[in-house]
Amino acid sequence: MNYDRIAETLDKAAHLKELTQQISSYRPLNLDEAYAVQAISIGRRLIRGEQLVGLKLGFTSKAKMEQMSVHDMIWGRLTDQMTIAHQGNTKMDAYLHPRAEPEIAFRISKDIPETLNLSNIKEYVDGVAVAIEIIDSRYEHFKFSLEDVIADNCSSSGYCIGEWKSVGTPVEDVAISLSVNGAEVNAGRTSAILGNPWESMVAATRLAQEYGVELKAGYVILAGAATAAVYLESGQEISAQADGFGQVSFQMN
Ligand code: OOG
Ligand code: MG
Repeated sequence: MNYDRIAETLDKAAHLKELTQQISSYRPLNLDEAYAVQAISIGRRLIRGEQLVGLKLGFTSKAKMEQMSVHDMIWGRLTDQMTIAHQGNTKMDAYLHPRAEPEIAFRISKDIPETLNLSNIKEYVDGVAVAIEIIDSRYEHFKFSLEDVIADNCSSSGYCIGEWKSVGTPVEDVAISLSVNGAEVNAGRTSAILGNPWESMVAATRLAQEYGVELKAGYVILAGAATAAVYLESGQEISAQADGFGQVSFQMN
């Protein structure tokens, strides 16, 4: 089975909301092949008119790696169609088996031409915010290998960003949590994200160079969840809060 066919299968599963079998159950992919499938699959969304608006990192915390039984960092692409307005709403029937997780988001201020490091990264970022990501694996039982989930654009499905704060706002090690209907369900610290969420932003610049992806002004980078994710149901109000960043929320209809 060629990459185009696999990409089509995954894109259709996402678009038509139909669960699909893990690719690894019938066609083993290596990491490079999995990223190639992801690129083709997202290309199909772009042809339908969606715009690339950023990247997300995944499995940047132990809690996430343990929950999903994987062992390495991954990255995926964000499109404008995945955006959920702060205090807005989204519909349960737009998803298969959605889960939410609390995240930190960065906003890129000018095109990034090279791999950056902790000492120069802030020159290219003009906003930091608390965010919620909705992940919605296209695979049955939300189960996958690392290559499967990469091919499936790292389960990317939706994201909601709170008020942008200045780059100087301390984000290295602050309390962050996720609540459902006002009751906290998961809590941790942002240092769970690679020891410091800025490390995720640095990793995004390295991965973008490695895979030939442009990081443009205005793009958003999701640093990866600080805690495990929780399944969502209709009728819930989901919120995330981080010290110094306030709260972000949306309603699942
Ligand atoms: C893969 C996406 C992981 C994160 O923040 O670690 C991720 C998944 O768990 O389905 O988004
Ligand atoms: Mg995530």
